Amino acid sequence: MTAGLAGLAARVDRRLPELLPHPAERPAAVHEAMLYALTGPGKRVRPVLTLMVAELFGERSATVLDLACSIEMVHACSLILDDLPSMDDAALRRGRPTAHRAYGEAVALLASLGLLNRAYALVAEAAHRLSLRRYTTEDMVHHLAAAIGSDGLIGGQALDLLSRPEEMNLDLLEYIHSHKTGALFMAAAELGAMAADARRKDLEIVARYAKNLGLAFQIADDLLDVLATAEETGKDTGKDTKKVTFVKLLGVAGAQALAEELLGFAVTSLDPLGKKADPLRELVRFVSRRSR
Ligand code: GRG
Repeated sequence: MTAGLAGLAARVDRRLPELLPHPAERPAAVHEAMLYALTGPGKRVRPVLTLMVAELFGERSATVLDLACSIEMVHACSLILDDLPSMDDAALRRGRPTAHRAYGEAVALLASLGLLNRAYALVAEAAHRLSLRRYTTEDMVHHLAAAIGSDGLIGGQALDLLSRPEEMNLDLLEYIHSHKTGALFMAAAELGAMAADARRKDLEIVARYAKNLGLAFQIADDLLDVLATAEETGKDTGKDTKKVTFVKLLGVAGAQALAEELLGFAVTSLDPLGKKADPLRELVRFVSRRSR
């Protein structure tokens, strides 16, 4: 991670625990599990994206940091759910036992809902505090809800779990990846743009960038599942053997080429923004080289 990226990730890391109830507060088990899942050593790519986009359009307040943290809360919620025995049945996440292995399934489920709820509250509070000209609080909350809903993360995850290998093709796989992963990247960028009161035209530019970045990020994840060890990634690897992925459909070289092509689209979409979008170009390089 470069200094710019690492600095933003560190700001997020410092703020995250301050935004949750104290773990000793009742119900302690749920609060502890929320903190455990949220503050585990993740890369913070999505909140960094929110911060970078907001800054690109001139907004660098503490309020934007809280908005960015709300995106990480949604992500942590989705990881808890994704790891459950009824979903991916994963044992390891971020180099530690998954939330349900550490706290039991019931507490992990309640913690994931606790994080999701806290995220919505934070977005509403941040939007209210920012008092924007172009966007309302309702716009921002609706935007996040749409990204998470059955036509967003939930939809992508559902089809990932329910699709049979024989019905899988590139089109369906693209739907799954761009919803289960791409939708939150897009919301992270769009909320960052909204927080800075960016023009709709500029919001669309960063949304296109994030769509391509998110899809490439998921393909890189599938590649790491076959190419890296659990020690390197901090999570179970080889989990996708029963799943159809881009690596299965296109082979390692084909999936790598597709990821690079998508990252190229992401970079090109930034052209109208000029040099001030350099941090977003740096984020593309990070995704292209990531090893965990
Ligand atoms: C209600 C929020 C919500 C979701 C329900 C379970 C679910 C629907 C969706 C799962 C989405 C999911 C976990 C997609 C995988 C995305 C992905 C590539 C995760 C790994 O992200 P990294 O590498 O992880 O950023 P770290 O640990 O660095 O944060």
